[in-house]
Amino acid sequence: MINLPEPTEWKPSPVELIKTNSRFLRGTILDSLDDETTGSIASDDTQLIKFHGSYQQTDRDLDAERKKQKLEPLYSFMIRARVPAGIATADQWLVFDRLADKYANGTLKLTTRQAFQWHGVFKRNLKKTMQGIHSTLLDTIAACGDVNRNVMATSNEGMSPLVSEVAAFAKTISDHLLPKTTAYHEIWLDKQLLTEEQQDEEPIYGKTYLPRKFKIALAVPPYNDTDVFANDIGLIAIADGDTLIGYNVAIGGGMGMTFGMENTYPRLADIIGYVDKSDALKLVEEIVKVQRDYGNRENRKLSRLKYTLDRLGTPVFKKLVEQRSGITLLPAKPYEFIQNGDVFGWLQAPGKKWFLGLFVEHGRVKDVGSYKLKTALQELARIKVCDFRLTGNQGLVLGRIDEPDKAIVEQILEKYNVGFSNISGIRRNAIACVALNTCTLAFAEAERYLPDLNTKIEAILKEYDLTDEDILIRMTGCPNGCGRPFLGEIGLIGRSPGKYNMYLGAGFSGNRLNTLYREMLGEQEILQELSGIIAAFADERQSGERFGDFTVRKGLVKAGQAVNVF
Ligand code: SRM
Ligand code: SF4
Repeated sequence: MINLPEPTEWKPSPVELIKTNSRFLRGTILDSLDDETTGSIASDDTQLIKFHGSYQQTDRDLDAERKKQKLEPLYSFMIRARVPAGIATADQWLVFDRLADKYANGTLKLTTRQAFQWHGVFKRNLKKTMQGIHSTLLDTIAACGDVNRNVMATSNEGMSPLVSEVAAFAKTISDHLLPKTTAYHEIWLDKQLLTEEQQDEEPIYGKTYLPRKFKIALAVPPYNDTDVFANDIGLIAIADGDTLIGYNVAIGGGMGMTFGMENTYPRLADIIGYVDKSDALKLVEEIVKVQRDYGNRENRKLSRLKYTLDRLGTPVFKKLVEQRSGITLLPAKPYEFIQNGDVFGWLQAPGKKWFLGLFVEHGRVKDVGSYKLKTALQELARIKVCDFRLTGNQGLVLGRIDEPDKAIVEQILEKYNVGFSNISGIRRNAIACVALNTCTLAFAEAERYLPDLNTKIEAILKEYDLTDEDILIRMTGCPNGCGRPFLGEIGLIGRSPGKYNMYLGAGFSGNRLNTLYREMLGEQEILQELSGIIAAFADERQSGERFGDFTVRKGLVKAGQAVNVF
């Protein structure tokens, strides 16, 4: 018998008080938007606007110079649109592309959670951008904030009815867990949905929402391209033949940690059992509600589900969910993941449409010199030969292409120098978070630096004839983990400008964390370390052995945490 605890009474953190007093996420955002004396918004509103899908940022490249000139920082906003399962139409792409040029910095950013981001939107353009996004029937509600975020699913949605059903379920979960407040409509769409007497209600969240952000991903084996074990809830599709029957349920994954705080750490999710698909939504809702009631509301560094699990114990948490939902989880069913990266190149759904897995370096859609990715995608969207699926690795799949249009897609990509083959194994598997110049939390470069570093690593790999070897390298500008760096066979995590901690040894399918190998390395040291390891890998690897597994077998690092099953 397990004794089940009552929820703890926490001394609310300042953010909890802001949420409580916000009148369901309104705060003073409208006043802040009207204030023409500054490019920023009121401090409490910077917390609340996240729930509406936006972050206040500054151009960090200009911070020092503007301070010298006694100017306020150059404030602007990042906007994130939720795209369940990452599926966008050609029309949506066109509008988003236009918004990037009109109101943002001219680029679209495809994120590690299959969402779109715009950077550099000034306060005066926020509303217009939000309205533009909303006009496409997508929106930014709950793209950020202490709520369930964008729900991810395996990218090649049209490849089989099974994958399509899982993607559709991602959308169902996303809709079900959306906040119900009408604040979004009032603030951004100028729509008053409530009468004087009516009050907003949040049946799932309550007026303080969740203790912290909450993330859900679904994956269809053998592909773990959404890194299910890095999520608060990961659902692994289980099929009988081609028919979806239910999901293995994993809970408590998360990447973030804080340097110097030993009680913060990356953690892979625990598998707590199997649920039939008919009960899956109810179960997901109950997991969210148990976290709502038991999560830490005093210290935001310790408030993610992973810490709730480690505080209560996974078996206790599981029992709470079962008891409150009335659903008994069955033992997890067998499954196998072979990789957590994307699938590149042409794939055909049996007898049907074509899909093209396209490399987009770190998810940044832009034109650079003769490489005109943004223009090519714009042209493809204009002639509507495909839809656009964002992957969980910052990549893109051009989807549902008819046989005769395949050649047209290839011609357009070629015209704008967008190759999709001949990309080295390390580059096509690389992830880098945004970091500088927009992320307020970055200690070091990531997106702007990893491409150059990869060119140097490619030279080493070439020496050993390993150019085509798939190796997962992931870099972030800080240990928050936005590029899921603790799941990189090589993880580089920014400590200070130009210095990174190097981690080695993650599993190739997202099933094992990596381990700290060296601290505070500059570029030369990174390359020196990697030269030695790559040489040994070329010489001593066993047949089919992955780079991460090799570094563990050779004792360069101890094996990191693997997925536990309860
Ligand atoms: Fe993230 C905060 C960017 C995926 C863990 N993340 C941020 C902020 C908003 C910085 C801030 O709070 O001011 C970054 C904005 C940078 C910018 O200028 O755009 C940011 N995170 C991103 C994106 C855009 C990275 C990318 O290059 O693709 C990803 C957007 C995902 C989306 O569409 O929703 C992104 N962030 C992730 C992931 C990966 C994932 O979810 O699979 C993680 C690790 C998984 C996890 O949540 O544990 C992640 N981001 C964090 C954290 C640490 C959270 C924690 O509880 O440990 C923070 C900081 C925080 O929340 O306090 C953070
Ligand atoms: Fe910013 Fe750190 Fe996330 Fe990179 S990992 S985007 S530096 S918060």
